[in-house]
Amino acid sequence: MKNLKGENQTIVALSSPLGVGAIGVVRLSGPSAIKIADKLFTSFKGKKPSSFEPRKMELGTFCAKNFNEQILCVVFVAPFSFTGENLVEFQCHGGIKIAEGIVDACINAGAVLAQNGEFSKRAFINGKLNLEKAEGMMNMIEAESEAEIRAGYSLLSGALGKLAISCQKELTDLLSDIEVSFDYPEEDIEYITRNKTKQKIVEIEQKINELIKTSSTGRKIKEGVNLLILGEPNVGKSSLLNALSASDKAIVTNIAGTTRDTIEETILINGVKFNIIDTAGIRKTTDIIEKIGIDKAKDKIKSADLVIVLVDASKKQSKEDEEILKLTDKTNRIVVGNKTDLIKSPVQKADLYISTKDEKSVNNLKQKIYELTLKENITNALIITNLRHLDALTRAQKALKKAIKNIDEDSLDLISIDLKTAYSCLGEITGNTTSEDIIDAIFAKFCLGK
Ligand SMILES: Nc1nc2c(ncn2[C@@H]2O[C@H](COP(=O)(O)OP(=O)(O)OP(=O)(O)O)[C@@H](O)[C@H]2O)c(=O)[nH]1
Ligand SMILES: [Mg+2]
Repeated sequence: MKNLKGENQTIVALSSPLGVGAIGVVRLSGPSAIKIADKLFTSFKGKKPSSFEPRKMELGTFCAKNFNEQILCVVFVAPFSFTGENLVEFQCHGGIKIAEGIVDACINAGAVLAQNGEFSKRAFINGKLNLEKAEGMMNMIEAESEAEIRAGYSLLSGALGKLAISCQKELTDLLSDIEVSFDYPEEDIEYITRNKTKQKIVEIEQKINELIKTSSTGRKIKEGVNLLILGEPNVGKSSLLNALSASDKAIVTNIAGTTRDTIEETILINGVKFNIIDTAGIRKTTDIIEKIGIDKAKDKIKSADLVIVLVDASKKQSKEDEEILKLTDKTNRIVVGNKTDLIKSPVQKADLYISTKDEKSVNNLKQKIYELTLKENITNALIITNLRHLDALTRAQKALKKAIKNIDEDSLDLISIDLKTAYSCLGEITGNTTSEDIIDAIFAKFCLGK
């Protein structure tokens, strides 16, 4: 990967968010980083960054064009830095103009403004970071839930990369066995190679399949679990959305047909994101707007991970209840009886009873929702959350399946082409077989200064 462009320049960027805060961090990385810092910074002891002890903070004065600022400076000497290059970090007071002044001074002294993700890209080029680790780091930064942080951390810790590399190693062993059998073309050697190879390919394919299977949980972690609330008008759907999210996002009235469009709110349950969708109450209506809302509600059933069919526990089952139960017959659903505060014992059957006015019963429902949508243990498991990784694994699996299907008839030559394809797809995960364009596209999605 040493052929990637732009490594000889020294880059600079504000690594903390642009805005007013307690501290701003400016990073400078590349061959001239320490030389540029020498021009701009002097410690209170009169020392220049080139004579600092690496990784030790020094307090001193930074001379920007129009101001001097008292800041901290730390030097990392290649290869012992995040980027693997010489790297200098300045910690200044967190004002927009101060940070801009420091970045500008570095540019005037010979640095160029970094592109998005360029520090991480350099870390990748210099072998400090695999591609999937860099993506894990970014997932952690962008995480909106604890589950996403854990998934990002799992990538950052290299678990997926290790698995991909071990499968690649097994494929290389197989390819070399096949090569040997070409050199000794006696029939029994070929027969042994074929059988052994087939068994081994099946094993690798199974490993990949197990990983691919985790991607549906991965999608839930990344995008949130889709939770659809359906029910007849006035049953308390909007009240439930409000109770689950501890907000008053949806309008609640005792008029049937209050909600006409879908209303969405995101909540966290046990550190996982859930997208709750409140809908228009389902009934026969001549109101055009309400009708569109009802069609929209029905349409959402397909993409729901769980449907809460809300029924009124204080009333007998209605025609509408019946219709909704039929509509959700084949969907992962829970029938929840609401308004238990109005009655001594429920009039109609449900899987769970609540009152949206009773917090304890709503919390109980939350736990049930979690159990019904995330059956797997997601705490320490390796879960595929990234579509790029899923795509690479799916293509690797396809190539291996083709090899398994054809190994009894095809020449081993043809089989080895499939194995090489699988090898290359797996390499895309860590980045060892990824093209420069794709690498550029991945890092361009990172934020500036990362
Ligand atoms: N007693 C009691 N009333 C409730 C409960 N939940 C909701 N309600 C009341 O039922 C009425 C309808 O509630 P909404 O949340 O607007 O019902 P909805 O299902 O969203 O109705 P539409 O939007 O018209 O489909 C309101 O007057 C609520 O205060 C409950 O648990 N107990
Ligand atoms: Mg409503």
